[in-house]
Amino acid sequence: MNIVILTGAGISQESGIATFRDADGLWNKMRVEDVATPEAFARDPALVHGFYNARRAQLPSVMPNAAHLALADLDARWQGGLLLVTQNVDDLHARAGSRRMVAMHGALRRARCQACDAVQDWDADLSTATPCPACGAVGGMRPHIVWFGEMPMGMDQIETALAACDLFVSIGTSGNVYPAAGFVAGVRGRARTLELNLERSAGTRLFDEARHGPATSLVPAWVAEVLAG
Ligand code: BV8
Repeated sequence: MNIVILTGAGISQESGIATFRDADGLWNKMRVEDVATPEAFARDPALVHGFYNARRAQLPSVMPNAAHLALADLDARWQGGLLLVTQNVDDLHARAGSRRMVAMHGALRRARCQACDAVQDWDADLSTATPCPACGAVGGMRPHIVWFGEMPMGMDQIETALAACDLFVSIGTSGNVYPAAGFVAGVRGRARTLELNLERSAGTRLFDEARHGPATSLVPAWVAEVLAG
């Protein structure tokens, strides 16, 4: 059986990373238009760098939770096809040990040069004064993150996995952002679909089954079920 798992900010919430659209979410503090579009970066790069620098600086102080670890265990033990597609830009799935994974919205711990397109691992702050380690250009370094209106990453690999999947599981996402929110509509009827989320999402009605509760209890229980056959 081939499994595709989609995760969103809800899977990292119990690790202490803010989600986007919950009451204390990031989009209640900053406007998408001011910090998460190419136009915002062109208009005020210092504001955008500050937004991502603060989130990148938090990563060393948070840990993968039981949900991340359960998915990594599934990755290591599942003999069939498996692809974890995360919308998250934190590094918790990788640190938990997931390998068969695509970060479709990029990664906080990577930076890209707009002059030469080189991508670097990056843990420090970025600013308009940061020189590109590859080409030396100054002023062109940006977070290696997919902003609104930009092409998500790994779409070919994702679409190939979705075309072959027998089970699609959506974990900790509100189902508001496309193309990720459209994956379930593309597979339903052909694959079994399951939503594991704290509460109903914008797409709950599209799933064959929905279980609501915290990821750290729902996900380990579901992984145990799958591994038990
Ligand atoms: C694209 C950046 C073309 C990184 C993000 C009009 C104009 C322009 C564009 C559009 C438009 N209309 C539609 C679009 C497309 C647009 C879009 O979808 N807009 C929406 C808002 C309508 N999408 C794009 O622009 C995308 N690009 O379309 O390019 C294209 C398309 C296809 C193929 C080729 C080209 C780019 C989208 C990526 C944007 N970047 N972030 C960053 O700063 O982090 S999106 C942002 O939202 C994050 O990446 C985040 O991951 C994503 C989704 O949010 P969620 O993860 O779902 O988080 P949220 O807070 O919403 O929900 C959390 C959920 O968890 C809740 O349901 C909650 O109940 C649950 N939860 C909470 N705690 C727990 C829990 N569950 C379990 N346990 C818990 N403890």
